[in-house]
Amino acid sequence: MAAAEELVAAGATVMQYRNKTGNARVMLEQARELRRCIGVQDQNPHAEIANDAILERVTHAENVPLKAGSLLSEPAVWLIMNDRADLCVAADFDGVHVGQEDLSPEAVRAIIGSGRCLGVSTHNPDQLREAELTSADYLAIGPVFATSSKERPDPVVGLEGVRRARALTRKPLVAIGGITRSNAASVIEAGADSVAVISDLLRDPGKSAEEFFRVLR
Ligand code: TZP
Ligand code: MG
Repeated sequence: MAAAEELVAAGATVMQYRNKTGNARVMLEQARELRRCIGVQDQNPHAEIANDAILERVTHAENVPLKAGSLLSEPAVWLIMNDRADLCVAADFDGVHVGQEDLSPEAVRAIIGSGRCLGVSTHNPDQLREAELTSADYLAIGPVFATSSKERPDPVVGLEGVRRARALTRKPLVAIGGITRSNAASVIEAGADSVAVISDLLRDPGKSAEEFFRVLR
């Protein structure tokens, strides 16, 4: 929780809760705790924000051109639940992120409705083409570089994989896997709209996040 607070203080605007070992009860407790600790209000405040605002949020997280009237209800940080649409709703998160072995995007959409954000992980052009046709609000591509944060990762796609992905979708594209302060700029240059990071944020979250923002702005 301290790490999450540091990230928020440094300017993080989208955060994913990812727990590959906890049971559903523990995950829900932790997710609610995370939500409390970063100060998101109790009511889902953005149920009526249109989808284009969601897209803007994911794409230009640091400078969201909000629609008139939506500013006051916009949460400071978007919380995304990994894998689990049910826990996303139960914890009143802002969205859910699913991979190729989770519920399908449309099954997730049926659970979370249109007011929450849906992200889909892809690892090759075929998966990206397929995800492009769904109601996903953003797509992820990776692993871009070698990663030790994921068990049995798919083959590395490299910067070329990011370029190919960019050519296949106009949805916001999030790059993931082995991304650091040193290589993040090259990933954005290859066409990603944003980067998702675990390892290179963990040791000193606040400082690392600030350095990421310095590189990316
Ligand atoms: N999906 C593809 S790579 C990855 C996930 C969840 C892990 C990314 O973590 P890191 O430490 O930033 O490489
Ligand atoms: Mg998953």
